[in-house]
Amino acid sequence: SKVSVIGLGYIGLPTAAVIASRGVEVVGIDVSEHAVNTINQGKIHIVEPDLDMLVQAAVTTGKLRASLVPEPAEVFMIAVPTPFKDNKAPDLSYIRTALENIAPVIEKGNLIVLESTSPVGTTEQIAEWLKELRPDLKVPLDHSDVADVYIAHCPERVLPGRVLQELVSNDRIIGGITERCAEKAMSLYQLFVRGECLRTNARTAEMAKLTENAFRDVNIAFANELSLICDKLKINVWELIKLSNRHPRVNILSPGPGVGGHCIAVDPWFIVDSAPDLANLIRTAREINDGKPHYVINKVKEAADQFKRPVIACLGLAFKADIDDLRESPALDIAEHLINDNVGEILLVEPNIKALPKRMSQHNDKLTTLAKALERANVLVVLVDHRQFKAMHINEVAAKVVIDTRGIFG
Ligand code: SAJ
Repeated sequence: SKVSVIGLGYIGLPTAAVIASRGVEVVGIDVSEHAVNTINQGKIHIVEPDLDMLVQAAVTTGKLRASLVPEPAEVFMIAVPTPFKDNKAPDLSYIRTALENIAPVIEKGNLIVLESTSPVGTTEQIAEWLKELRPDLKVPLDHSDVADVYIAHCPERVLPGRVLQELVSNDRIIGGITERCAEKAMSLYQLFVRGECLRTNARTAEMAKLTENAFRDVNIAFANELSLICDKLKINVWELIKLSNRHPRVNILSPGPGVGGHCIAVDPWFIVDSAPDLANLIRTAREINDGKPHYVINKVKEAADQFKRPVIACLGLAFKADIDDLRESPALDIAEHLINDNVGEILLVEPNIKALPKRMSQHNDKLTTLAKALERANVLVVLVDHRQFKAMHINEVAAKVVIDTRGIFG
């Protein structure tokens, strides 16, 4: 049988490569010519540990290839972005476009799986759209099991940086529009998932994925709120959380400069958008986490005011530790504000990158090494807990004002 993966990004490409490594023929479809060409040369266009080797092996053995043009297959897996448009509404246009592209090649008996994180009702929406695009096919709606095609939602839940391990070892939620749909999808995932495959309906699967990320967001918001309260009450929040977490039923996550990345800071909004009058805690958590960068910026400004010539070193720009991903990063956001507000001379330290993103390229001269920053700065702002920073000794920073948003100094 043949599997087609639509969207060869952070989720689609690793998934395609893992399935191909199980000996299944996989064709990946993407709109980016660059992505398609790179993959067909056995190389990768994204950063993820060990993915290069896996893709190279799958392409060399002929099990994986990429194409701009959809072709018939038994299974179609959709792994395209679902952004939250201008902070107002979920944007399902990439899913709609993907479906329009594959609709002409879909045949009776095919399985369509949505992997993208999506608002509740999206999988059913796919069925409606398909009905409109292919009136000749009976789609699984109204929970009737007489259908020509099968549609399911199996949300991805891998952690960037550990994608290849988690793709195989995590338990998976398999949500079918109907029982038959779930059954079909179960047999696909059992090909490569070593974790348990848990069967449910599509709406529950959609909500489960959103719930996982909202849970983490709310827990981080709790920690971030504690960090503000502790500042005011002159208590070390890191010590406080460490002590509280020694209770057998307490597990508080860590405060930070804000919540970044493309998932945790986005997905809870899908829930809020679906139930605006009910999702109060979830919305407030988002607001607390989104407000944290401003709090940090103000603290840095206060610290800078103590110096005639403030030299401020921002340690870390990525959205979390030990990765090079600067997208939706609160650390980068804070650094950019400090530069634009002329708070002082700004030094940027990010050991995982060689240059800033394009829109900030005029500030590339501010990028420096940790050693140089330690030599020159009078204010240190720890924004990411990269291992290089954690290796610092407290004595190295003793003479500076330190704003440690990640608690690397405890
Ligand atoms: N963060 C904190 N404090 C913490 C933990 C994280 O401030 O205690 C911050 C991080 O620094 C980062 C942000 O939260 O800015 C998100 O990082 P993360 O490591 O929590 O999560 P992501 O966005 O890399 O991946 C998440 C994962 N979801 C969960 O753990 C519930 C992953 O499993 C999902 O597959 C992924 O979202 C996704 O694609 O939805």
